Parts: sequence; C-alpha cells; structure tokens
Amino acid sequence: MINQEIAKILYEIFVFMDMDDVQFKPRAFEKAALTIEDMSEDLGQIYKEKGIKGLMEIPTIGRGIASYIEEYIKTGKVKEYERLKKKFPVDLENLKKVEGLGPKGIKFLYKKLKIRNLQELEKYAKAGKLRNFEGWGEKKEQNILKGLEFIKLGSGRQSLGSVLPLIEDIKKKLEKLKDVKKVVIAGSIRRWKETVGDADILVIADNYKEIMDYFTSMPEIGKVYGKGETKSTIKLKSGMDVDLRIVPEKSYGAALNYFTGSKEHNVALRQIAKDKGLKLNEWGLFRKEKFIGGRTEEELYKLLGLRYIEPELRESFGQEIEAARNNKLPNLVELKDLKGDLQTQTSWTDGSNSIKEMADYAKKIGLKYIVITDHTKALAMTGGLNGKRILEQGKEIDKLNNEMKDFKILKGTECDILKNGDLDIEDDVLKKLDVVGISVHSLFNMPKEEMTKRICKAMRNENADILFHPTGRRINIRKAYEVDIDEVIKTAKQTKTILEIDGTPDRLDLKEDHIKKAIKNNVKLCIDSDSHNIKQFDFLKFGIGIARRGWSEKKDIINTLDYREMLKNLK
Ligand code: DGT
Ligand code: CA
Ligand code: CA
Ligand code: ZN
Repeated sequence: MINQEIAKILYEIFVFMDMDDVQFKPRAFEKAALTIEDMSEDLGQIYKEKGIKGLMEIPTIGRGIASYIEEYIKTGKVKEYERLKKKFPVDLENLKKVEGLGPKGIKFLYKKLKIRNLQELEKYAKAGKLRNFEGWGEKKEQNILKGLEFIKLGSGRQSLGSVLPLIEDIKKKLEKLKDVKKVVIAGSIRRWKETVGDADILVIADNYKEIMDYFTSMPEIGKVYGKGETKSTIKLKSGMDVDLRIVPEKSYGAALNYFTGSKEHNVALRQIAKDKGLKLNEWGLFRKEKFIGGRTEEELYKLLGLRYIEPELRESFGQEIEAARNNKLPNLVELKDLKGDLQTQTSWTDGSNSIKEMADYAKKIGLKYIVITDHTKALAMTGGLNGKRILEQGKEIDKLNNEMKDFKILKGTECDILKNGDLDIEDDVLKKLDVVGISVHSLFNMPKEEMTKRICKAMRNENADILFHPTGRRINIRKAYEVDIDEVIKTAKQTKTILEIDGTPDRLDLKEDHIKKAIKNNVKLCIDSDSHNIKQFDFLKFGIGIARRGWSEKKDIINTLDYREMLKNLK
C-alpha cells in the first residue's frame, strides 16, 4: 500500500508550492492528499488495473496530480517534489506537529528566519526571537514552546491501561450525540494490544457534520491534525493521537473489520476475497461492483468461508486464518469465566483497602473468592509481613469467612524470592497457607543464568504454588529481567507450579508469546489483578485481554474453577 507515502508527498508539494508563492494550484494538492489518506483501495493496484485513467476517476485527482502519482509508482520518486524539497529544506512532517503552527506559519518562519526544523524553532523561541513580528506576540512564542514540549511527551507508544479510560470517555460522549447510532473502539485497542500507537474510533451515523464538529472541538484535545468529512485526526492533551471515522450502517461490519486490523490480517482477508473473485474493502464485500455483504463482521467471515475470528487473534501471522479454515480456533477464555482472583494486596502492607473491603467489593463484581497475598518482609518499603504477622492475618481471615456468605477469602502470600532462590518466609508458615505466590522484587540486573537458577530453585520449593509476574517487566517503566523463559516453563511443568498472567496494565506478565508457549507445554496459568485497592479489580480485564491474545482457553486458567477445584490444581 503506497497511499500514505503519496498522500505525504502531495501534501508537502502543497505547502512548498505555497512557499514558492504559486497561486491557485496548491489547494488542489491538499485536497488530493486528504482524499488519498482516506482511501482504502491501493493506488498501486488501481494503476495496475486501469492505468492513469483509473487514477483520474478518483474525485479530486486531475490529470496533473495523476501523472505525479504515476511517476511515483513507476520510479519511486516525484521529480517536482525533489526539486521543491531542495529549494525549501524544511522538515514539514515534524514542524506541522507543533500546536498552533500550520503551513502559513511554517512558511513565514522559513522566509523570515530560515527556520527549518524543530531544533531551530526551539532555539529561536527560547531566545525570544519570534515575538517581534506582526501577529506573533510573546503569547504565541510561549505556545510554541508548549507545543514543542507536548511533542516530546507524545512520542512513542503508550500503555493500553493509560489510553483506554480516556478513549472510553470519548466514546461515551460521542454516544450521546444526536445522530450517532453506534460507537466502537477499533484498531490495536480492540485487539487488546498492550501498547497503543494511536486510538481508532469508529462511528456509525448517516449525518456526519455535527459529529465531526464535536469531535474536533472536545476540551481534551491538544491539536487537530486534520478534519475531513468522514475522517479526522487529533492529538489529545495526554499526547495520544486519535483517529475518528464515520461510516454508514450498511458498512458497519466491513469498516469495523478494516479498522480493527491488524494490517496483516486485513491483507490476508483481502487475498481470500480475491481468490474467490470478490473484492473486500472497508465499505463491504463486492462481486463486480455489487455489494454482497459486510453489515456485520460475522457475515463477512462467513462469506469468506471462515469461522469468526476474535479481534485478539487477528495478528497471529496467518495462524488464525489457518485455524479458522480448519475449524481449529481456540474457545477463548472470557472475563465472566473468572471465579476468583489469586493475587490481591491489602492495607496489611502496601494496599489501601482492608481485607473485608477487598472481599466485599470482589463479591459485588461477581467473584466467588479471592486470595490475600500481602508482601513479605524482604520488601521492607511495603511493610512486608513476617511469618508471625501472616499467621495473625490468617486469624482475621478465619473470622471474616465466618461472617461472609457465598464468598471465600483464601490465605496466601506474595512471598519474596531471595537472592539465592530461597523464600523469604519459613516453610512451616507457608505450609499453613492456601496459596503461596512467589515473586522477584530485587536485583533485577542479575545475569540471565543466575536469575534463571534463582527462580527455578524457588519454584522447586514444595510450598510454592504460583510464580507471580514471571518476567518482572513494567511496560514503559523498566525492562523484564533477563531470564530463560523456556527453562522457567520446563520447571513449572516438572514442579506443577502455576504461572501467572498479571493483569496490571503496565505488567501484563506473562506476555502473549510466553502464554502460548506455556499452554503448548501443558503448564497451567492463572489470571490475576494484582490489585492494591478495590478499583484495581478492573485490571482483570487486561489480564483477560492478554490471555486471549495468547490463545488461552478456560481450561488453561485455574481461577475459572471454583475454589475447591482450583486448590486441587496446586502442589
Ligand atoms: P497502532 O495504532 O500502532 O497501535 O496499531 P493499529 O493496528 O491500530 O494500526 P493503525 O492505527 O495504523 O490502523 C488501524 C487499522 O486500520 C489497522 O489495524 C488496519 C487498518 N489499516 C491501516 N492502514 C492500513 C494499510 O495500509 N493496509 C491495510 N490493509 N490496513 C490498514
Ligand atoms: Ca491505532
Ligand atoms: Ca490509526
Ligand atoms: Zn504491592
């Protein structure tokens, strides 16, 4: 797909021509660029099938622009663009990201001050050299500096956990608008990918204008990159980019499918359509020019001769397509399958709710049991418990269990794995607990071999039931420690140790490919929130997301069982 590259070139030609003081023509390039960004059909394909005439059939593309596109397809270059770029050596792509700086401003700064890139812009703004032109006061200079800071903040992928609440908020607001029939979050978020490049929101509606007006003027916006009739792109103040697309109801399934991705999955589906003599795009599935389906995703997969593929599976390097063809798709675990949570912390250590508050809340959201797993003494900064305190806690749990109906609080610990692989709590205390979780919280920089030995030794302790957050990663905070995951999985199998999928959004540990490996090796897993307060039980849904991306079924996850059955799966 070469559309994005061509759109970028046309857009930049528009700005350069304007810098060159060409009259009239530039706007045509801008319009064409916007159209192409919006298209799902590959320009290369159109050209291959219908030549330059095919390109000219696209609204906003006339002969001149079509011949530039042809030149790019044939040679990988557009001479006129190269010429303009030499004449105006300006980093448009980055400069236009600055809030409050559009093509006009970029042109002005280049002509007056020869500013070519973000570094030069920052230098001049900091030196107070932007404020002395007409229409460019101190305020505007400050805004540009703010905009520059904002760009630094927004680079890189953000964790799903930090993005999802903001996007769900926007979704709710859009749902309230008059003409909106449906709002769906698509893209990588719908696939529950652990980090998000940009958020994609799909709206079903017949009237577009008011929705777009609203979306591009929401208070949480940092910058509007582009506002079109059916597509707009903005940057939130948090730094996250958001794409909004509006489509008619008839195209709902096809559009949702397209904007959910992954790209690779889309490409594979299109090929399947093609092999059947059909054409698939975001508007539907077509035979010749006739619409034959695409109202729902289910319908779409069916027409393609496939079983329905869950979004979390749609980036499995073609394995998902193979499985869908052969009726071998996994029956993925769901949030409602979870009966308990095996890792929760309370105000006995660094949690902020009491055991009772945690239990009451868990019961309220439909769980049947939780394990209380406060930290142990080696983790001094959390006020970790020693053996004596753990036994005291057990007494309180007994008391609470007597008072509670239809809910069980189990006794547990998140026992630290010490440097040499010993556990932080004596065996005769661990023996008395229902569930012993073990985990690493120190010396993350150990060499791989030593770390692997340390963890595997701990797993061999006959009281150690579950290895919590097995690789210690914190997304966007710190890397996983070095550990031989194959060796850990092998040891888990030998020792019947459960491996945890920790749902805390910056952990999501195990990650999906490790989950697949564990399942392949018949190692049992659990999905926990690792919550430190009642609100964090919500993290279970992220655990479910990553588990599903790892092709987990209900039978792979021990806390889908009631507590008695669950306990039978422990050592
Ligand atoms: P991200 O944003 O990096 O977290 O990942 P996605 O998957 O959300 O990617 P994004 O936002 O670039 O595009 C959203 C969906 O739109 C993507 O999953 C599939 C579809 N899509 C975007 N560009 C293309 C393309 O060039 N070809 C195809 N076949 N599909 C595309
Ligand atoms: Ca995206
Ligand atoms: Ca996007
Ligand atoms: Zn903690």
